[in-house]
Amino acid sequence: MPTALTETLEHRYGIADAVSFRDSPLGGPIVRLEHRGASAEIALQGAQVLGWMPAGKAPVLWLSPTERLGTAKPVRGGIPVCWPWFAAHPDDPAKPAHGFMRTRLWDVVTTFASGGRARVTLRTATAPDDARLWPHDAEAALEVSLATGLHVALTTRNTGASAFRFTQALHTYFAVRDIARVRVDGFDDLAYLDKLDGHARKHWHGPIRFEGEVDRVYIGHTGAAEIRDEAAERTIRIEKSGSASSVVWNPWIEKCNRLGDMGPEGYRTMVCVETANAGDDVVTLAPGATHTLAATLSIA
Ligand code: TA6
Repeated sequence: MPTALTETLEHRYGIADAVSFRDSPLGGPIVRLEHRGASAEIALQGAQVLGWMPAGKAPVLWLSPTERLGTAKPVRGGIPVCWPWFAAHPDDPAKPAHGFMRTRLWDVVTTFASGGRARVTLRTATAPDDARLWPHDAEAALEVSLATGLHVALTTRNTGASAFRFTQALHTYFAVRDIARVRVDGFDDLAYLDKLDGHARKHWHGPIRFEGEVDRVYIGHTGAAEIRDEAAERTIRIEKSGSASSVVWNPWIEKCNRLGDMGPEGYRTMVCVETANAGDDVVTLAPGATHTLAATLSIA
């Protein structure tokens, strides 16, 4: 039995064969996009993409087998929206990691469908009570567009009277067959901050492979990245705009067990390649100005 909210959303924003609303088995309202055999699902909580299934292909995004929506804890997996800061708050580690919008219910603003795509836009804004966390006024809108690929765009607008600086990320969890046989390309000859070594600044050459925990913010990364999932004989391509940094993360065994919400050996079937403004890549936004961080995912 759908909740009143889901029924209202379906009535107001549903589009036959393209956009529908239901209550996720995870416990919260979701919007489902469908287009020529492909589908994507987005939770209104956190405007979090939970899954993307290209037509006739295996899911591209990894989702924790244990998580539920509607709790105080963000769902692990899909594309968490880290905003208005990435990772630990720069001045106060007691504040929630990755900002404070991952557990908020975002509003539906528009839906659209044509021969070429199905699209939903969700929106949220800071509230007066948020000043204790972040003393600025801003709106955030997330647009998810499903065509042959998946396009996700996070637009921030400064609705206050003074400029502010912020960081952010589309914290994408990709599904892979076996992390030991994954190669990530696109980061050759870049500086990076190594979170496993006190954020030491180092230099990277060549493809990225995984033989242990990896947690790096690559600086000056403006191009595409590719995840070569050798065991699945599949390559996932990530193109982006509005971003000069990317984060590559796999928790490996010990952190995966410590996190406790990835399922047994969850680290083996996921890798995060996150489209970000993080590290040195901090965005300054003047009053009334907007900034868009966008990623387009495709199967090469
Ligand atoms: O983006 C990588 C990272 O910052 C890791 O250090 C790890 O903490 C991951 O994000 C997950 O963060 P979360 O708060 O979702 O557990």
